[in-house]
Amino acid sequence: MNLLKTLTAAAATLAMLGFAPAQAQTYKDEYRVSTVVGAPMPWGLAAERWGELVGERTDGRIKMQVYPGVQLVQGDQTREFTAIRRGVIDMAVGSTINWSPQIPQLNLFSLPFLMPDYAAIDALVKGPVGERIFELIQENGVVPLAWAENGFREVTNSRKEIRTPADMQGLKMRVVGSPIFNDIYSALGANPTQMSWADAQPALTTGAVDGQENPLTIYSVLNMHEVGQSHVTLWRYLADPLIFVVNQEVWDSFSPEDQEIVRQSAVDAGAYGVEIARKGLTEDDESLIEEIEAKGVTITRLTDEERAAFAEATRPVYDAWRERIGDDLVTLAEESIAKR
Ligand code: X2X
Repeated sequence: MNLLKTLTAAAATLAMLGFAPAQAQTYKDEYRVSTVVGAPMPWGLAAERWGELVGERTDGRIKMQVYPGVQLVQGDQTREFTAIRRGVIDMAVGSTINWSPQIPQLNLFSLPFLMPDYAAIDALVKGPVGERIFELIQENGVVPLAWAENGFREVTNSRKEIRTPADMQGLKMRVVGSPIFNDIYSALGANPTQMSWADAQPALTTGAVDGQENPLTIYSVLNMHEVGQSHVTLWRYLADPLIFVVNQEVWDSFSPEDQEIVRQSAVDAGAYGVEIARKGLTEDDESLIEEIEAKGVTITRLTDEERAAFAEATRPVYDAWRERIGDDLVTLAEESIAKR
């Protein structure tokens, strides 16, 4: 009884001194969420929605702030995953491309012409492939929670219309930081240069590179037609999903109730993210494509045969990377897509 009184008195004293209750002491004032691109691009909007939902549903116990431009790792998107694992970054909504240097199996999504349509992306991330990818992320010491989408990456350039692999001959292309992209563009006869997203934008503006590849949501928000990217080929050669993750120690510090809120909020923000990433870019609704076309941009729509020519030209890359990614996983992906 005496002890209890003493403890109660001690707690009261601590409260008077301005110490918050136990839980607030173990939570950070702010959790830093890393992304490459920010709002109003769907990727950034999905990350912001995650933070808003968590803030509301925890009554402000967990405050999240989005840091776009991978600024927490000085713009080097290929180091983002390592920084999450080490706790330099608390949380992230990241692209499979940017984390593939640490988890080579993520190159699965960069296999050229593996996923022909949105149903194929869904068949992967919502099926056994998605489960396996989450296991791999967890094995790498980071907690995966949900999926969203950057989108199908369409090729753009300032020089000419691309309709056949021969049209890519000699084009200087900015590519992202996984070597599979160098291999793809070399196979097509282009001249790929790997650079970060931060470096890509000035390189496009100055004409240091002729072209790039990214989802049209990014192309449109950044007005890439204004920096001369006047030719767009819709080839859907690959798409990068986004994954919501939390650093393991941060995750362990949350109460089970809060873990569930953070997870469910990621799922909800992910569904929203996929919806806005696809808006205006589907068979039923081409409004974003039409909007871009109305700005005077040449939009090249490939026939099935024309698309197949690109698939054939990049087939050796697909086959070589099948080994690096793991035959089992690639086969599982092919089967999941065939069954969609
Ligand atoms: O760097 C890119 O091209 C971007 C923004 O799409 C990624 O982060 C993969």
